[in-house]
Amino acid sequence: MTGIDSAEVCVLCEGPPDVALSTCSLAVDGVDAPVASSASASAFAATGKPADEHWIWFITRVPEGRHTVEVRLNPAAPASTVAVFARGTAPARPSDAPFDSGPAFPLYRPERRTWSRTLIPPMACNTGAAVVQRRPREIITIDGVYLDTLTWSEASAGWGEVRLNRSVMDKPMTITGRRCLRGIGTHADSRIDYELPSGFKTFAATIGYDQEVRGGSVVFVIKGDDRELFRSPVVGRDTAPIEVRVPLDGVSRLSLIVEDAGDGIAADHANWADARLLK
Ligand SMILES: [Ca+2]
Repeated sequence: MTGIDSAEVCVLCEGPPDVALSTCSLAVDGVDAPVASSASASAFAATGKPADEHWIWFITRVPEGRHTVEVRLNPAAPASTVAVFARGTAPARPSDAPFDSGPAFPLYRPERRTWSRTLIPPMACNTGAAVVQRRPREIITIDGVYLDTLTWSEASAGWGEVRLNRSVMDKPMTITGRRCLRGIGTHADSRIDYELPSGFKTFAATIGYDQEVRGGSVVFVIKGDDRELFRSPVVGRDTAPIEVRVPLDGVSRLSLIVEDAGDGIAADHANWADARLLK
């Protein structure tokens, strides 16, 4: 999800009165997320009438970008149904009809439009068995090799430690909301050297600041046999990912360097995402 202001994953559990006692936990990219809940019993109590619908919502916020959300629901009533939705707001388009000029419902603002999407339509969860739904994952093949499968000859970081397929804080690598599954997470000042195997003509990567922190700034530098082949502009938390392709003609030692951009190394978390050698 991109181009949005906010996004939430919402789990709806409906069923007999006991359904409001259900519990649910949600993990975003493998990390347990704070969950808010709202149940019909409390929502309708203000009317003084007995509730004739029984449901409970579990809601967590997710940041912009592509994420994996794991839902662990423990329904309290055997005849419950569960559905999963995403919802949020996005900037209004010029073609959007304006909201009424009357008293505005406080959840809506005129410059925003709401959106929602069904992730999993209502399904019964009365079998007692765990229900697993998996969406197909895109399979990417390259004519080359990912650097995370090779052994570096030297790797250093100015804070923490250089990590494969994780950020320097050992979290999923994320660049401006984009989840990066492969690559190298590090921290300025950093140098990672590889003695290159033969037969590869190009180094490629997607570089960017890891949004697990804020306030830092880095510069990415690529050297071949200590000769500078590439230098990025200053990269910060809001810098879009930069696609890099560098010819490796005659290069035997590749050096991936992250500098502090001249303002110190505080919060200088940097990712060489999808770092790979291509034939
Ligand atoms: Ca810096």
